[in-house]
Amino acid sequence: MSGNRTFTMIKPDAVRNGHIGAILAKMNEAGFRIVAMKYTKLSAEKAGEFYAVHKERPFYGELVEFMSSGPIVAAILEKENAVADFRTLIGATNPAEAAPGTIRALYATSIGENAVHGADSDENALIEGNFHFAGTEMF
Ligand code: FUP
Repeated sequence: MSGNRTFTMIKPDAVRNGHIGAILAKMNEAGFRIVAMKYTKLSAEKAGEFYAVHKERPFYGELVEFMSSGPIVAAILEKENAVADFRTLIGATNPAEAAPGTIRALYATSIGENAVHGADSDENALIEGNFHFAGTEMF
């Protein structure tokens, strides 16, 4: 059975480009409810920890540098079938391949700077949500 929560980040490129409001509106319009949210910045160490699964990939260094380059919005979102439906809403990792109207098609600039993160499984949604919000009150 699929869960009803996912984890997202609005990445530094989208924050810098002034897209926080538009992206949150897309999430709300698609039926996602905000359970927890914060405006924060990842240190390089924290970004490295978050993306540790990609440690051996050639883009890891750039990814860590980018994700710690400016503030982000981290949030836990709730909706039936949250993980899969949110991945549909954000579109493919590479914005050039993202379906029209998806958040990445609209707001991402490249595969590396792709505007938003969405957890890829219920298990990771829980791990990633705890990474940012352990001990935080949820509503
Ligand atoms: P996604 O689940 O769509 O966020 O994509 P991945 O987990 O495969 O990748 C995580 C992040 O690594 C992407 F958001 C951006 C970065 N990445 C690159 O910079 N280059 C690549 O070829 C693949 C991923």
